[in-house]
Amino acid sequence: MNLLKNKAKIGMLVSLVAVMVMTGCSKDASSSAEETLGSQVHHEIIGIDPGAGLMKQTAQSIKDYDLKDWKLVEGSSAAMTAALDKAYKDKKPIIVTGWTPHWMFAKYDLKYLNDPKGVFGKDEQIHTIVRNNLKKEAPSAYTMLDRFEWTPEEMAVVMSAIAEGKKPEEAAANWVKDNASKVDGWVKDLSQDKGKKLKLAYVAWDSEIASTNVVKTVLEDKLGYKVEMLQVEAGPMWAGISDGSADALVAAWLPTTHKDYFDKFAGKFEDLGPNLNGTKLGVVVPTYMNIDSIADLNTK
Ligand code: PBE
Repeated sequence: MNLLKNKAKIGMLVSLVAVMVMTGCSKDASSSAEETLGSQVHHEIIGIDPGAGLMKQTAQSIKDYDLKDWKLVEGSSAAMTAALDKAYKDKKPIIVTGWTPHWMFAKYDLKYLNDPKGVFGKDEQIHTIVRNNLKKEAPSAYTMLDRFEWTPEEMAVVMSAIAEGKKPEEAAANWVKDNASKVDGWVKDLSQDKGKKLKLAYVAWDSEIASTNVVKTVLEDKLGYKVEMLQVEAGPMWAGISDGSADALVAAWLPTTHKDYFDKFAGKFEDLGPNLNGTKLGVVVPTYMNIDSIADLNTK
């Protein structure tokens, strides 16, 4: 009798354990929601500095594509590329904000997610902007800045050298040396302005670190200026040109990305037009990721 009772008890215990194990299993199965792309990347899009136009456009895309759970992480260009590098080495999923020209497209296999709603706009240009009166007060610099233009491929040479560890000024000096005839075209017939001081404002975006260093090198080595580079955020960069505390910038992405700044300071600067054609901005992922459109971030 006692034995029977015990057997029954054991039987109950076994089935209880079985049920627990099964629930445990089914719990695991139902948690496949945890394996969505969103949960793998903690619903984070890795952004850059908050003043970048790219950040405003990405925030807008989160609204327009109704990406309710998603957040845009503020940081810097350097932090973004460091996060990308780490994930890429481990073949882990990662979603970043990106732009072209950028060395990261040469170093990694990456793709822009399609943007069917066109939130990121079309191709635009990088413009050179100078303070009012620069033409009168530093005519050689003004003309050189006005003539300055190059291609994404040329910029890529400087950017990649910096990404591989060269000091920006060294990478710029090498490029200037290797592209003497192009550079001569920018400075031809201009008089030296020995020792005159100039301030170039820029943001620490990889593309602008490259361009600003090249322009600084040319102004110093070919025209005799003493150039200071002011690294600031995007808002202060535009404000600095507009209030005359800086002389020039070669980092204005127009007509879309810096439209807010362009409109805000209209009339307080001079736009010398494009120095580079063929840019792109958007949400970027490694090609090993199985996603093609921003619209799919909710469902993948
Ligand atoms: N960028 C690089 C900047 C302009 C240059 C695309 C990150 C921006 O978004 O404002």
